[in-house]
Amino acid sequence: MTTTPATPPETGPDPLDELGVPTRRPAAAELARSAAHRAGDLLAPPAPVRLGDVVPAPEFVAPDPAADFTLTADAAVRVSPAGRDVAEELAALLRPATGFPLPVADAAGTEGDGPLVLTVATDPLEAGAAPLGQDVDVPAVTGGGELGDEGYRLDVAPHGIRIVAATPAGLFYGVQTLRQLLPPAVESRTPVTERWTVPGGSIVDRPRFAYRGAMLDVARHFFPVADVLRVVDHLARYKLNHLHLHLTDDQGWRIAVDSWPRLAEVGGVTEVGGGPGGSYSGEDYRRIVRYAARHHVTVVPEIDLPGHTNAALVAYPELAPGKVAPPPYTGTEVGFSYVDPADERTYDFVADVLGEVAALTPGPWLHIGGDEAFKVPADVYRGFIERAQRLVAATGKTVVGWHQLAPAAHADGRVLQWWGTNGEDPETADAVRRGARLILSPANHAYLDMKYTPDTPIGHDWAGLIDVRRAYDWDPGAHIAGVPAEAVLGVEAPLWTESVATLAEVEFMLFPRLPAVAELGWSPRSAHDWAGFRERLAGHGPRWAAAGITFHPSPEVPWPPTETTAAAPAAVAPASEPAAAASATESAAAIPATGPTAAAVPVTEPAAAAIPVTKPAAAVIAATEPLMAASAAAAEPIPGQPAPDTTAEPV
Ligand code: TNX
Repeated sequence: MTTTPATPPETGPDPLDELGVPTRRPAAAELARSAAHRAGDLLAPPAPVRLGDVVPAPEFVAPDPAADFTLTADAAVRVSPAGRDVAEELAALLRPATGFPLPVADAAGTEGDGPLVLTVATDPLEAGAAPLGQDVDVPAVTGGGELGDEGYRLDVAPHGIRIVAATPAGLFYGVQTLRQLLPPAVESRTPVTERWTVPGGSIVDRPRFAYRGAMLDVARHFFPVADVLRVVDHLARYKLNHLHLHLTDDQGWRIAVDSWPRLAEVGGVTEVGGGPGGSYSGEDYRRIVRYAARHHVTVVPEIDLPGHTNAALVAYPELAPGKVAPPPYTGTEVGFSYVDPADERTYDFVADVLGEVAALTPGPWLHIGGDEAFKVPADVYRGFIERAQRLVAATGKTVVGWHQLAPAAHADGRVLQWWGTNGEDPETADAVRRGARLILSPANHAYLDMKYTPDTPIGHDWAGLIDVRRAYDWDPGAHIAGVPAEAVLGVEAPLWTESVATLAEVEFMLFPRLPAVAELGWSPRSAHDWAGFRERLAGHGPRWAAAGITFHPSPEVPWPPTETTAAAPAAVAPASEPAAAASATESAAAIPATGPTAAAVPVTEPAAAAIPVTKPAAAVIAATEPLMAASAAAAEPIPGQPAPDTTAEPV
């Protein structure tokens, strides 16, 4: 059955009618109900969010101020069977704050190969309203354009909301947009009295780049599964679709490998600063992968080779060039360790580890690191990488590596992750000419471990200070001389964690810069506009506050007026997973709230007064903790430059 809801007589043509969806005559009860809703709308203030206030900026936005929709307790979600998980996710997002039951049901007549359709409307069983149109021809609704694998169309009319997509991923991104169009209090985990108005009109949207990611270094400091799941939530919110996990480094080996058990057992119990470290069992890792998949995020595991391997050498001295175990390392220097490239046993190790990690990983990528192997001569390094690339191919995966891989021979499909600070890089451009594609992570724009300002209590500054504008102001399509936009697979924002030890600190470095990089990855070049971005971003402060997300209240962003600007302890509210909530609360509690970043915390605005986290405010972080990176700048080696020849110094 294909129908549209009733069009109230007093409004103009329903935008949904223009989609070529057959209509039916509304029943009297339906008209009465619609009129009551409408009367309420006339008395109500306009939607607090504008249709275009979305991050990343959508490709096409057509507001219709006469078509606002208000979500009420009698609403239901209906969805094509293949989109059921996405509909459940939407209902789960909306239920805590609204307190509405929001039942999810299959939409009738939606089996088969057509586009996926998700609607939110008055429950047809109660109100006699029919689901919004289902037999929608996607090319027709997008004006001939293709939505592709990740695009969606969102229509908001007075009677309901409809999202159309070709895939569950597209539907999921439509849901993330819808989430941002509701008042900020929707992020509350407890019921809030609020008018749940969504601005009327249509959005048609799809990504600029296929690869949009962030990296979490779980090796320098270990982060438990719950923290990683919460980071997945943050990625999904901004339509990022890859989570790169830096699983191994000098300070710790974080993934269990059955054929080399000491890697995690011995190599996993250290971290920067002497903490207990930790590692993921196979089941832990599978849990991360599964949770990520449900949020349309692909996990990219990195086993860093041949350098950054001190923890592996501690566990298996046979891999060390001198066959002698180095002491465990909990400092922050780089470039001193490497597995013995001259020993065949090393290649057994590489094959076994990559084989096991590949078997645990459903995604297509295996990242082999390759950075800062300063002690391996260039020709030996090249030979090692070419062999490692073949071992990746043997697992059926596609190799990714830092751009230091460039001089090695091309391998089918290989992807280089560029972390330079200067777009003149002939070696990388040459690798691209030989077939490589690039993920761009320019360290002076996209490195989320850089400080925002000189006062930022954690982070590095070797690639410069990165405030929100700097994170935003570059074009991935034209960043490297001699590399055409077609060779750019996408963007990634890495978070190294030498100085980042808790979930709250992770979030503080991610927000608000992660959304900036997300917009570069998703939005069309033509949408790039700092003035507009900072305005749109400002509306997210209250959302993060309501969700208990710690963030840096950057003075570059015109956050909405606050009720309080007093320094206050970080309030990190429960996350979607109970375990994540517990962990978030613990890590937040450990952070005293003083220091320069605790000032001027955005919390609420009049329209968002119902947010239950008015004070204490969300976005504060400690300057009083002895954060190593804040004081370690002088001793810090410059990545990309040979480190002083200190080799594996004592702990
Ligand atoms: C460079 S970028 C590194 C990491 C450090 C980071 C700190 C890259 C591939 N390697 O080992 O953690 O700088 O900013």
